[in-house]
Amino acid sequence: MNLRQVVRSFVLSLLIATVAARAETGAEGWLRYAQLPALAAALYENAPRQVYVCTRTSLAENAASELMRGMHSLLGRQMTLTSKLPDSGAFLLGTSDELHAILPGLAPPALPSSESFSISTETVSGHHFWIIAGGSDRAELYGVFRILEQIAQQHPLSAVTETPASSIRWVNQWDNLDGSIERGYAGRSIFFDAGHVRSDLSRVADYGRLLASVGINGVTVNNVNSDLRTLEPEMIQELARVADALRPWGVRMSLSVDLSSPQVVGHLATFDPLDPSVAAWWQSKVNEIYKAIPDFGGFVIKADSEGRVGPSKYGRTPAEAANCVARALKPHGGLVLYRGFVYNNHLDWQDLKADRARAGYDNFQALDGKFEANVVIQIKHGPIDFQVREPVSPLFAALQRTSQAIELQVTQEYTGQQRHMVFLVPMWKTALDTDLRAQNRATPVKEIVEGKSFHQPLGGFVGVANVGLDANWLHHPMAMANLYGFGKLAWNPDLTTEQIVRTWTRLTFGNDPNVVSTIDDLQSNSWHAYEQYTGPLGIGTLTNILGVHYGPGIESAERNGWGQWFRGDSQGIGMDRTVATGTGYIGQYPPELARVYESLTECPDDLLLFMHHVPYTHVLHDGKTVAQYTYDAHYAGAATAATYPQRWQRLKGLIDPERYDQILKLFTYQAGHAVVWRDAVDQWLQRISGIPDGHGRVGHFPGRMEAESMQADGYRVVEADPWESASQGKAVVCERPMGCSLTTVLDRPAATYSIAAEYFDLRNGVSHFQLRLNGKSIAQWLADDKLPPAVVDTNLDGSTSTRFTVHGVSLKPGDVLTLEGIPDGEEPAPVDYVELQPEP
Ligand code: GCV
Repeated sequence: MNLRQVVRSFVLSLLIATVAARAETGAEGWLRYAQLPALAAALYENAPRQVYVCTRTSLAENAASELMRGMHSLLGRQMTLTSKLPDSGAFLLGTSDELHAILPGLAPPALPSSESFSISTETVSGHHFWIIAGGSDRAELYGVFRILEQIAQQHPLSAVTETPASSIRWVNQWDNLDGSIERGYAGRSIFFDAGHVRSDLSRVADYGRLLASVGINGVTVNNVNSDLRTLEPEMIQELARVADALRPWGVRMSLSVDLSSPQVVGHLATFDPLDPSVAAWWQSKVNEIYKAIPDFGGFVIKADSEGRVGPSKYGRTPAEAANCVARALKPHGGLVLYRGFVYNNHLDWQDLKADRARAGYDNFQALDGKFEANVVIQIKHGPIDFQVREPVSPLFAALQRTSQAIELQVTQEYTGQQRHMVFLVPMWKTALDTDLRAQNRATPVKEIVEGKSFHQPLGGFVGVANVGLDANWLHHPMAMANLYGFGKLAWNPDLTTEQIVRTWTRLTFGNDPNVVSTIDDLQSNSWHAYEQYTGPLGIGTLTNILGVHYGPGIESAERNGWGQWFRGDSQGIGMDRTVATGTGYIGQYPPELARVYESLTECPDDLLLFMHHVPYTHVLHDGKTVAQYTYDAHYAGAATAATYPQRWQRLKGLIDPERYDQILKLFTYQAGHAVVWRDAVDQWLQRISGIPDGHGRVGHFPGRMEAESMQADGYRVVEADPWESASQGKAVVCERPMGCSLTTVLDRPAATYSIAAEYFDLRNGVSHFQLRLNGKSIAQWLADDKLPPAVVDTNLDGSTSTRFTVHGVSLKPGDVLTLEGIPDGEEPAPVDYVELQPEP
């Protein structure tokens, strides 16, 4: 080793020791500011040690403390905040005018918006200044976070000027006042408990900091299925405390409101938006809010959707409703984000022309141009509901005289509920980059929602985040990349997936090249893998849509009023949305794109079953039939998930033990659950299509011993519901408090095997399992995982099916393998199968 290598390896071991010594809860997210190794820190040797803030607003002061906190943590450097312009060099924070006033020699660049910032270095009279100029004090904070992000990645600092692509960069939280969160998978609400705002709002302030660091400037704190008490005077006073906690981070609070509030809260006889008493009520309510919360952001409105009341009750349009509320907000600068998610969930499934995907366009297109200037239509990126793959909503192209925001879902409702790693940025990029070709010209979705394509005054991004009280905010440490990525895209939708994931990984797990490349790789392909083992070809996620939207529940989407149909029968599969023979949905797109989707040969395969109904023998662009492609995709996706634990294990020692163990556990779980998905969908497809898997895998599991075929002591056979969520449709349950067992005499060739037990982990009990080989215990575990659903689900189904694997077991013919289960509470130690797999 030469000297350089010695120094490198010393620095590396120091770094590893530092990393290993930190107890990590994940609470800091990507703002860990982990101390840099000495060599890297030397890069910033000349950085000033003093900070001067031109105007001491609370936001600017917060920016200064963040800078000092970050510099101290990253570089071990004590910083001082000076109240006098130092003559020995300093970080200077201020608006361009303020900076120019204190140092007339300075010429910070002109900033295009109040949220723009620039970072530069200047030498004045021999003194070195690092200038963070903001269009406002909020933007100074953004500049500070950008500097710290560069240092944390060990990048040299360079001059930069940035402006966010759009002004609306909000998150929505679907938090209920009782403290639960609709589609929240990381604990209870940070805002509410037992009908009130929490007394301790420290997590809210921490959340504000995280959000500000990626440029988010608004949080809607309560569920779009809004509690009718939200606008009660006492609640407004309580909510003002939440706004206070967010304000130092430049994050404005907004509220979801129910349109019946004038009646329910205001005791009026009506909530008809055209009734003058209703308009007056909104005006006085809004005035009351601004008195308590001067920087209030506005309202999000869900109406005429999924049981919420709306203007249709009075024969009024969404525009009339939105405008009534918007006029009240206008004098205060507040906004209405009216959701485009308006549809009928009692559709006639037998009507082949009925189509939920049409609803957004059908309800809003004719209203284009009829909204007040402070109304923004908040549109989910796809026309259905955050499925693993959807085309973009045609409504984006249809509204050309109305401001729009795209709604993306950070919380992984249909995408694995933060038990599966699914990095959503590639999916969002696909949507944002889709060129709708409105007016036969380039109109990518990102430019439409920025307000650029159709010259609209407002526009932006809304992410349904649903962080909870879990220390690490979203339960799966990898899921934080989605929150981070959402913020980054809202700021700049032109960033690439690679740029986003790379930066997130470095900030979250450090700069070790091995760590960075492994995690980037894992994350980058995870959406594709999840799509493969859940719902490929645009069919929809195939989860149980009538339940918790988590595990497989394939036919729950069919034959009901919810309209998430894929119309699978013995002849074929897919929704015919063509203009020629189907629902006509495709005709809602501008002609150039409609032509591509309408054509069976040109329609991209990954949207095929969203757009067309085809026989299972239809041949795709890669030459495979729909049936074979589906079988293969499920096997490929599950095989990818199976690599996650091993790939992660290669990072042992390079990641702190807390997050290492937590992620390994989650990856092991995901690898098992991907098999549940694979087998459920493939078994179902084989039965409905009558077409066998060309590779003979589906339904044939050479290493698998079905629980119902093993010799049972006390276990009783039950049917799984839906049948495909258990192997061969059956499982066993134990109702004897002392326990039951399943035994088999092995006849496999002598070798080393992994033994997997597939069981069902329900929430209402903690069963105990034990595996014995020739009477000797080789593993035991508790069915104590807190799997989704967060609500108690007593079903043996695809959501609760779980795998425990013991590796490296030497087996020989004649060995006796026994699985014992002891039930607990209402959980009858249920088992699906035991599977042996040879191991190298
Ligand atoms: C908040 C889907 C979700 C609902 C959600 C709704 C919406 O239907 O399953 O939980 O309600 O979307 O976005 O309003």
